[in-house]
Order: sequence, then structure tokens, then C-alpha cells
Amino acid sequence: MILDDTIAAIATPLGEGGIAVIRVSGKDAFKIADVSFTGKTKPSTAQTHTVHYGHITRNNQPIDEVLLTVLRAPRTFSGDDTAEISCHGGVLPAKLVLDTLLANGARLAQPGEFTRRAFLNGRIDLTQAEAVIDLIHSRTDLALRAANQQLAGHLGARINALRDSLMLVLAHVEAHIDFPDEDIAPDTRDKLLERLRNASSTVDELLKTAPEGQLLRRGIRAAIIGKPNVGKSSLLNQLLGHDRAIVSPTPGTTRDTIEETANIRGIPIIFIDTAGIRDSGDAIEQEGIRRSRETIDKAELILHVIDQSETQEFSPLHTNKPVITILNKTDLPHAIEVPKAIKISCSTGANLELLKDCIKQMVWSGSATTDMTDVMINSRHEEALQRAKRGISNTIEALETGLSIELAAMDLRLTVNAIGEIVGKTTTEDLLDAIFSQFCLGK
Ligand SMILES: Nc1nc2c(ncn2[C@@H]2O[C@H](COP(=O)(O)OP(=O)(O)OP(=O)(O)O)[C@@H](O)[C@H]2O)c(=O)[nH]1
Ligand SMILES: [Mg+2]
Repeated sequence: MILDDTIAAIATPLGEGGIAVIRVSGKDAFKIADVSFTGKTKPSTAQTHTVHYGHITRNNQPIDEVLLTVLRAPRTFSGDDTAEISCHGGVLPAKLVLDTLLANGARLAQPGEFTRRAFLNGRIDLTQAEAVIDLIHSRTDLALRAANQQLAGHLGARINALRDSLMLVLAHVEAHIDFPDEDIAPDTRDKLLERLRNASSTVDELLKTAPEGQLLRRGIRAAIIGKPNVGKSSLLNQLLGHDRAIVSPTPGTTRDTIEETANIRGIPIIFIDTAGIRDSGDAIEQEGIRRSRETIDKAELILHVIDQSETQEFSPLHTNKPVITILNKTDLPHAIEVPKAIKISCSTGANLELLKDCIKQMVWSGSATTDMTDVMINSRHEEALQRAKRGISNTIEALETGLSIELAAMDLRLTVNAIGEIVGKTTTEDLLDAIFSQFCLGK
């Protein structure tokens, strides 16, 4: 990765809009802006965080009327000198402005390269870079709040404190490798062990936030299943708040599975409406039923809908997944009773809020302690913390048994590196590529 060249990209989504923003960032950003921009002020002489009116011109031809913002390092998104050009929205003006910048010496940025530079310039750590992706992808207010907390550095701060504490133990242990004849004094050893045990419980606390973190980032798949005509599609529409699926009194209406994400108490839940399961001779319906069964296999939560106005035998589902049993059509006289079921009516909306609470309770384990609510780790952090946890327990064992100080030092070094990976103190190009390739162009 070259850091001393100047990169440019369109920062807004492609398509028509009010304005489009093109970003140019790097050591020659203002030099390139000077050549591309004609206005009262030269960007290179302008004060930082000021906006200038003018035109982007190429070969003396005006391309678009623009506003150019001058942002001087280090107080910029990437940490480098940056000019942001707002032109008229539309695919062509934005592309022509970008082409002009590229013709004048900028290089087209790779996805996530502005954020990658912010990381390489030390303006943000890796957890904050990941928070930028979370922020862009967040589908609910709760997910957005968690992303903002991480962007503010809450997770990074905890990880750094943990790493510092382990570095101190490592320094002690390594000092003893140099003087192999001297044993670690018992009281020092006890202090080190205590420090390691504290670190281990911090790691455990952080690991507990993984399920919620995953839930907020990825959402959870909930299948709506049941016999034909019980009101599965009506329930999907109610949960989404709009009419997505066709509802009709004819059993067998839904033939294919329908997937939509809804915000349930801050958690993104992907609801899947399925074809009603029954014995059917119809080939299309049979295929729908086969897909319903497949949906159950892939779902993490099952909403089993039953029509309580129809006399029928209740057969519980045979699955090891969490199931919420729902008795629908409670506005009609009831024909059956089912224990431990939530009674709702999709026609009147009765008890739908209760159902949403129940869904949240089922998926939100709440195992994270309250003082950890500002932190929710992702699967990359989880994997690194698992390695750290093993490393710490190996170190504790080595110190307790007094077997080998070298071994303790080696385990501890691995641990410190694993924790350093989370914030980006220890990284590889591959790791950075994997993280930043998830970004969109221009970010
Ligand atoms: N009275 C009453 N009718 C309901 C209720 N919920 C759904 N219905 C009606 O029941 C019929 C079937 O509803 P759907 O939502 O299409 O049922 P489904 O389970 O998706 O049916 P299939 O797709 O055919 O398996 C429609 O006529 C709905 O208007 C309810 O709570 N009360
Ligand atoms: Mg249906």
C-alpha cells in the first residue's frame, strides 16, 4: 500500500441526487485541486475547513459548478490533506469531476482506502474502522448506537487497557529470562497471577458480548410456519408494518418463501413467510412445502402459527430450535386451547406488541453485564479473544507450576499479539485487506 500518493473517488452513491461528493485526499490533494478548480480562491492557499465556490474545468472547458471544501491534515477523515467537491448530483457530472482529478495526478481509491489511511495515520484504530462499516450497514437504531459507541473508541479503550496490563506482566517475566538463576519472588509472582486472572475475567466479559454483537450486525432468521390459512402472511405483514405478502381466504396462497427484515425492539429480524404445510397433490405447492421445511432448517427462531378458531389436533413441532407458539384469530370464537401460546389477532392487532417483546426476549440473551453494554464485539474480535483466553490460562499454568519461565513468556507474547490484533497494533496486510475490502468505494 502506497501512502504518499493522492487518491480520489466519488463518495456518494452512484445515481441521480441533489448533489454528489468527490473526495481527493493525500499530499498533493490541494495541488491537484488548484489545477482542476477555477474560483476566487486557490484551494492550496485557503484556510482549513472552509468552503469555496467555483467551477471544475478541464482543457478550459467548464465541467460543473461546484462547492469545494478545503480540509487540512490532520483534522480530516483520512488524516491527510483532503478536498471535497460537491457537484450537481447525477452520474455524469460526478464521473467527469473524478476523471479531471485523475487526469491531474490523483489515483482512483480502492474500496475503504480513505478509512484505511485514517487507520495507518493513527487517527482511528481497527475497531473504529470496523465501526464505520457497522454504522453504514446498521439496520436498526440499537445497531447504530452500538456502532457509534465503538466508533467513539469504547471497545478500543478496553482492549488497550487489557493489553497494557498484560505487557506489564510480560516485562516482568521477560526480565527473569535474562537472569535464569533468580526465581520470581513469591509475592511478585502472586501479583502477576492476580493480574493475569483479572485479565482473564475481562476477556470473559468481552466474550459474553459476542452473541448480541452478532445479532445486531447480522440479524436473526425467524421462520413463520404452520398449516395453510392460519394467518402466516397476515402476521408477516403486521410485523413489517406494511402489506408485503398476499393474504387470501384460499388455503395454499403462499407458494414461495418471502424474506423481509423488520426492526423488532432494535434487533434486525429477517422474517421468512412460508407455504402452509399440508399433504397436497399440487406440484407447485409441494415444492413450496419442501422450501418451508428447508427454511425451518436454516432459521434460528420459529414462529409456529395456529388458527385457534378451527377445530384441529395440535401437534407440537419436532425441532431443537427455539419456538414461539402463536394462536391467531383470537377475534373469532375459540375452538382449541394450546398451553404456553401467545394469543394474537392479526385482524385487530391484539397482542402484537406482546409478541414483539417475546421475540426480543427469546433472541436477546442479555448475558452481557450492564457495564459492558457500550461494547459489542464482532466475530473477528471473538476469535482473537478466544486465543488470548487460551494464552492467559497457559501462562497462569506455567507460572503456577513454576515449570518454565520461557514457556510462560512465549504464551504471554502470543496473548499480547492476539489482543493487539483487535485494535490493529499487530496486523498483517491480509487482515487489513480483509477488513477494508468490506467497505464501499469512496469511504
Ligand atoms: N378473523 C381473522 N382472520 C384472519 C386473521 N389473520 C388472518 N386472517 C384471515 O385468514 C385468511 C388467511 O390468511 P393468510 O395470512 O393468507 O394465511 P396464510 O397462513 O399465509 O395462508 P397460506 O399462505 O395459504 O398458507 C385471510 O382471509 C386472512 O384475512 C385474524 O387474526 N382474524
Ligand atoms: Mg400465506
